[in-house]
Amino acid sequence: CDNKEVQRRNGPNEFIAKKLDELRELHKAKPGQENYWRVYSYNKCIRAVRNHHKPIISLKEARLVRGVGEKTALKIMEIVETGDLRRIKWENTADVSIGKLFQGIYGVGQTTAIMWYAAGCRTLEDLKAGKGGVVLTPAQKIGIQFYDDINDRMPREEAKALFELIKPIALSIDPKLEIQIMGSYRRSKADCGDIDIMITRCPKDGTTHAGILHHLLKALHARKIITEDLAMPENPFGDEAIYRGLCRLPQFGSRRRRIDFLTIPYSSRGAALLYYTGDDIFNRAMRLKANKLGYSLNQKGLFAGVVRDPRNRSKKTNEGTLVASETEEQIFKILEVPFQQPHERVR
Ligand code: DCP
Ligand code: MG
Ligand code: MN
Repeated sequence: CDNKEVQRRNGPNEFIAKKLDELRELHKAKPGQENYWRVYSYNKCIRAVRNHHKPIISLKEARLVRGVGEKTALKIMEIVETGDLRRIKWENTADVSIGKLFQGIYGVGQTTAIMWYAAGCRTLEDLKAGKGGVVLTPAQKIGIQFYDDINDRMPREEAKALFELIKPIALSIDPKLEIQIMGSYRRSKADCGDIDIMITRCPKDGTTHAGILHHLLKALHARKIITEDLAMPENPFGDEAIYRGLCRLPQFGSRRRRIDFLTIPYSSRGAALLYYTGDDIFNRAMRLKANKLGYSLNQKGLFAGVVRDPRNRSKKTNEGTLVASETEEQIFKILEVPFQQPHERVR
């Protein structure tokens, strides 16, 4: 499948990338804007280091890697010279490692993790016991019960097998449904954190896919393919809905895997496909390009004339007009970006 990626991970600087990645993961678990930007900058660095085809052996060479600044160059040299990075140990204090552990629970972010730590919880057992008055939501309980399953990635083949099990069941409900996998699978990754499935349907015969998710989920529960629900759609009878849950292959001993279903109006399938195929860094670059040209891009489409409240950028004072949303190609074209195949859209 993804030879380029496998090649990249077997490069001469992989040991450097791995150490920087460890540090990145620690900053990811920490709160604050400064850590957010550190993660962003490490993402770029790690990618550049992996793409560097020659072994990095000098400070001068480290500095020449794109996206690597002075401070990171020094870290790279420490790794090259000692095989380790002391900063990792310093950053890995109890609150950070426990915060990381708690954030591995489905749906738990920094705020909740910090709150639980402050309540005196240090282990998953503490949380289950309700130490310090902690009350878990049903999804968090499932997140703890299947902690390892949810945090491990599945081989691409398993995602494929699950999809091939689910697709005919969906088509048996309505043979005209369009159903496909997005996310890392569509980007040809060798392993997937979850399965992201899009469902839509051409409405030109007067019928839409509205309500399909309700029937599909029922059928998948009945066959024990979907085993737990994490987040139900707000309106399972509409044509726009998101479901998150756990699924498994019927084989004995199969593990729980994360699955997301997304149903979207047929007219916005291109924009949704583009967004949910990712990756998130690629999406950010596309949004930036759109903004530069005076557009606004999201999972529903490419819009012109969107006006935002200058005091609150997330609030729109003008919704703008839809420019493109039906196909990925249209959006690329208007943004003057050469079309990139899904496997090329990687950090
Ligand atoms: N996405 C995004 N920004 C986010 C979350 C998601 O742009 N904060 C988009 C890009 C992702 C896609 O949605 O590629 C699917 O989200 P996933 O979390 O399922 O990520 P991937 O499928 O890319 O990776 P994984 O294999 O970890 O599931
Ligand atoms: Mg995914
Ligand atoms: Mn997903």
